[in-house]
Amino acid sequence: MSIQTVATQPIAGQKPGTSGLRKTTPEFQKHHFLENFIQSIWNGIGGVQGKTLVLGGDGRHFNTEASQVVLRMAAASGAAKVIVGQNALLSTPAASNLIRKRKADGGIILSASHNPGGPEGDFGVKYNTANGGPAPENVTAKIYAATQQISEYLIYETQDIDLSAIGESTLGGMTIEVVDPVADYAELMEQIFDFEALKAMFAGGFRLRFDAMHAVTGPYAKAILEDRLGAAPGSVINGVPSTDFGKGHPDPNPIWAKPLVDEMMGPDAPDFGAASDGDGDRNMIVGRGIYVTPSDSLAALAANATLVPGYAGGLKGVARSMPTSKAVDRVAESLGIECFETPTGWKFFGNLLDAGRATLCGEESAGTGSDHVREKDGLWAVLFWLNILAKRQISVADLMADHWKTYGRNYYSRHDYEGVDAEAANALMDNLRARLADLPGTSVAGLTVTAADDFAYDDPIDGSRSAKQGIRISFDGGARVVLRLSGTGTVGATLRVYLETVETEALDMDAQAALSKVIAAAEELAQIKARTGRNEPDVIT
Ligand code: G16
Repeated sequence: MSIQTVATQPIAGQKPGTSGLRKTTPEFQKHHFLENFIQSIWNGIGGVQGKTLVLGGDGRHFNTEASQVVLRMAAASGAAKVIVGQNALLSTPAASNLIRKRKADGGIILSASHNPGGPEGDFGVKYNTANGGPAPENVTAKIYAATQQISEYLIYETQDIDLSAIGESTLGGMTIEVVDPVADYAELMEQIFDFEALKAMFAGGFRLRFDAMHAVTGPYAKAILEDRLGAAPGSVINGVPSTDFGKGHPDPNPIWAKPLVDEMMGPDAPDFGAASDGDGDRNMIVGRGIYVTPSDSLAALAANATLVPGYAGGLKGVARSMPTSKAVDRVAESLGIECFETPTGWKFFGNLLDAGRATLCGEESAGTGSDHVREKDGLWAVLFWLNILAKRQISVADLMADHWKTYGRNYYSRHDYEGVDAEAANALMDNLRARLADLPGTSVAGLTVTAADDFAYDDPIDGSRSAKQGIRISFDGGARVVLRLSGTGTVGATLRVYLETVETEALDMDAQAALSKVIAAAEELAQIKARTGRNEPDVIT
């Protein structure tokens, strides 16, 4: 067993995106690719000498091999300890919790989140800092700079380390502690939610369907929902993680979790349906006969938060990503608390959570979370909803109807154009950007533009500025179109068009119908069909 110093050179395309570095699995498996990036993380954060790290992943193809590389490279660079989930598994929120609870210096999460897995799927590596959250832009910038300067990496040459048994071992001078991936997380959930009320609700016959989508939350959901809370056996479906997510797309939305949504719209639907994604940080909420948009879910959680023991004292503030609907803004207004608008990317919530300015955060991309960890948290959101339903003794549909009556309804949809030619997508954005100053006051598809800009965020805590975070165009009466290019895709460009309109009277419309004018305005403004060569979006959520 010896430390090897391996000569290498920079590899293009290692710039972390919205959430770490995501590439196709074959690209990650190319010679030196993973090693270069891991060494660049070490170099970018000032080394790992004497540090404690957390390591885990969502179990996708290459998770096992990559975790061995990370361990051998951490040991070779002098890390003191790595706490790793059994079989190298940890959901993203569980990893965030472990970093915080064990006061680790940071962590490596192996995941491409909701992107498909498998030999032809995607893989990803994310570095989280000591607060448990995704590395902020000043850290990822250093990591990226390191990828451009790398000339060698250090790695132990050794046999694979057994990660199947809980306990401690050593690699060189480094301790490897293999932990139960579920235990600490389940304990945290028990501290936040009223488990007794939930047990009583399930004992009373409440029926749940949780689709783990063959991904990492299966064991967490079974342990918490079925074993501890008493949901009927079989309530958790697709609960055994597989390396290719059962050849599915582990993205909890009405497109990729269609069987669950169909069941929830059917005659014998359970009381509550939910799904989570590849690494367990996203969630989808469905009631009997009703799909709840992530933006509405955030607003409903905020409005009912004091029913949950962990938030009984009230919320300090809320935050949403810019493209997320403004439904939560009105809840914040009525509660008299601050509401922050941040760029897309959970990393932008970190400072607000650390500073105690926000308690709940959420994104249109099926992410909801709070200051209990520094990641969004799928199962937490499910438990939050269940806790509210248990306390209010109300159905999801009635709760939302009541919510809209009180606050009005933000009809919302996202249209995605995937795998678009990158040049064409950038040209579309550039063209629109160049016309922004002239748009206010003009009429588009019968709507009057009231404001148009390219969103720039000034972090109120550290003063950093993040520019070019998406084009937002507001119309008379509260409607809005946002356009941005995704930072998580791996093929070409993904154009996201976010559409929103507010209604205070007509609360029961089909979302696409309610948004028809806004959809027409987006097309007229951005000439999406002509510029992308697509007649319709690939995915509508
Ligand atoms: C990641 C980020 C989220 C972001 C989402 C979509 O989620 O953590 O903050 O909203 O990607 O980003 P984009 O629109 O750039 O594709 P996840 O669940 O993939 O880690």
